This record gives sequence, structure tokens and C-alpha cells, in this order.
Amino acid sequence: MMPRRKVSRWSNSQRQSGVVLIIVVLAIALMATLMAVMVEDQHLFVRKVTNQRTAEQSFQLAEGMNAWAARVLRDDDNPAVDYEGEDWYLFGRPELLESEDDDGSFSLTPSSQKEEEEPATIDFGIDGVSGTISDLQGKFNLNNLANANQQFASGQRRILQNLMELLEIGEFDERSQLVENLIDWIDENNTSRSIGLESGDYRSRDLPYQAADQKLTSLGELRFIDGFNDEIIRKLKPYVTVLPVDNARININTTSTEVLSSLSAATIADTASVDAFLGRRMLDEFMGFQQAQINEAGNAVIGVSVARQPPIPDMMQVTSQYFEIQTRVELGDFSYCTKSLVLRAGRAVQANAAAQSQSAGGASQASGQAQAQAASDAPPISVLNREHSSFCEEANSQLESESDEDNS
Ligand SMILES: [Ca+2]
Ligand SMILES: [Ca+2]
Repeated sequence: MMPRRKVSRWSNSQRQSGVVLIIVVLAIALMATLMAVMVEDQHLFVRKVTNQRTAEQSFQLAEGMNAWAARVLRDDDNPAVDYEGEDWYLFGRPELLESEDDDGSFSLTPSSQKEEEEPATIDFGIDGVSGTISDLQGKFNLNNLANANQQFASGQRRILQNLMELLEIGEFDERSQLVENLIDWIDENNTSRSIGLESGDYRSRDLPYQAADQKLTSLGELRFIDGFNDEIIRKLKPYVTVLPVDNARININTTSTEVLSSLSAATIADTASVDAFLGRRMLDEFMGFQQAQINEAGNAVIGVSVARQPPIPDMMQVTSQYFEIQTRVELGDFSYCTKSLVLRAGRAVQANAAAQSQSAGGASQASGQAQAQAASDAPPISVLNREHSSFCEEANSQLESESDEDNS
């Protein structure tokens, strides 16, 4: 009995220390786990904060780029003409400048000094930040087809059909069908044209939807319109745009041979005369086609058709109001892009506003003040639409592959 009790007492004590040991080991394991979780949490927190900071930085850099681009557009000191030798076009495209000065720094030179100095070149000083300004009025505005004036609208149909023919999109019947489908999609009524499609046709599909019955808001919307497949959209994309008006004209300083030739009122035989006319933009002394040269552009367009008909009336100008500002920010593996549709109010509008306030103002000093007031009040650059994207990589590589295909 005695030895058994003794053994039992010892084993009791051993058990107790064993339990204590297990508790200590468990506690250490628990602490280690907690520490690991806390370190992980801390790590995630740091990542989260870093990501937030990078996103905020990118956003602010893009905002700055957009404001800068808007300012370059606003400060255009040649309101009579807009062409691709001006600062707004060279902004973000330093490769176009044959500058002896290799430091590549950006300078917004006051207009008085511009003649003797190099035009604006750009290096934002931060790798991975870029931006460009493009004229949208070198392209044909598809929303012109929504114009209520029958004669004007029929001219716009002709332009789009000509353009599609030049781009080798389908046969004659297919092109007519595409144009009619597009018009039915954007016209406000729900009555099908002779061969067009309206909501009734789209509702009967496996995945039913309605026709927009309003102007296009993006080129991507074309995918919903019967007949417009990816290949057709890809072919059209470099030559067409979507503006919030139905009477946009073409700027002959920034347009392409394809678009300018399409202004012909008859079937196009050969684009050589338009090619030759636009080729003058490559001359060293070229300072933009002036208003008076619209007649020459017209003659070039007359030359492209067999019928030698005058071009579709009132479709050419030498200035632009609608531009696209694109910015791209890449910080580490984070990218952020914006694409903005901007309207630069014509100088004529501002001049009229100033003249009106002048006539109302009376005394010359008051009118001077009114004029200055009108100029500073009128916001010359309005952002009508801005797309944001963190997937610019895909978008840009897609664009590049498209232009590669276009060039080939
Ligand atoms: Ca200009
Ligand atoms: Ca409709």
C-alpha cells in the first residue's frame, strides 16, 4: 500500500507539471499564432494604405495632367486655325519635335516669345505619366445622322456609305442596311425605316433589349446595333466619332484622306486629288489650311468622284471645338487612365458675348471691364464626359494592335 501511495503521489506531481507544461506550450503556440495573425494584419494594412496612397497619387497626377492639357487647349493663340503643328497637338508628343535641345523639359512659352523659341516640348519629370490631346473633328460624327433636316441627314448617309465603301466594309446592300439600322437606333421614334430595325426587332432576341432612340454616347454602343460586328467597328474606329451634336463639321487640317473623300456627293472612284491636297500638310512652311482654302478642299473632293459633283455642302471648316484628352499614369504595377471629351467654346462665341456686354456697357472703360469679365467668366474648356479606367494596359494594347493592323 505504502509504495503504491508514494508512486501515486509522485505521479500526481508529475501529472501536474505535465499539465502546466502543456498549458505553457499551448499558450506559446497561441501567442505565436496571434503574433502571426497580427503581423499578417499589419502587412495587409500597410499594403492597403500603400495602395490607397498610390491610387490617390495617380488620381491627382491625372487631374493635374487634365488641367494642364485643358490649359494648353485654352491658351491656343491662333483661333482662326487648328492644325497638328500647334501646341495642343504637340503636348505629350515630344517625338514630333525636331529639337536640338535634348533636356526635353516642358515650357509653356508666352505667346509673345513663341516665334523665336522652340514650341512646347514635354517631360513631366515623373516616369509613367503621359497625356495627349487629339482633335475629334478630323473624324466623322455618327450622331450627324440624327439631324432632323432631311436634306442634311441624307448628305450624312451618303458620307457614311462612302466611308464604308472606302474602308471595304461589305457590299452595297450591307452598307445601306448598316446605315439604316444605325439611324433607327439613334432616331427618337420607334418606327422602323424601310429596312432598319427598331426596339420590336431587338426585343425578340434571346437576350432582349431596346433601341436607344437617342444619340450614341460611345462607339462601343455600336455593338448593340444589328450588323455592326467587331471587324466593322474596328475598321470604322479610326475615322468616326460620337459627339453630343448632330451637325459637327470636319476640320480639313486634321482629317484623313478617307474622311475628306467621303464628303463627296457621289460614288468615289479615286482618292488621289484629296491625297494630293492633304499632302500639303507635310510641307515645312505649312501653317494650317485657312478658311479661304476650303474652296480648294472642295475642288479636291469634286475630283474624287466619277460624277464630279460638288461635295456635301457646309461640312468643312479649319477649326475644331471638340477634343479628346487622354492621360495615363503608371506607378509601380498600378495604372490609371482617363479619357475626356472636351468642348472648347469657339472664340466667336466669346467675342459675341464680349461685344454684347460692350454694347450694353456704354462708356469705354466699363465696356473694357465687361469684356475682360466676359472673357474670364466664360469657361472656354468644358469637360463633357470623362472615362476612368485601371485597365489601360488592355485598352492601349488593343488600340496599338488595331493601328498596327491599319498600317499593314
Ligand atoms: Ca489654333
Ligand atoms: Ca428609333
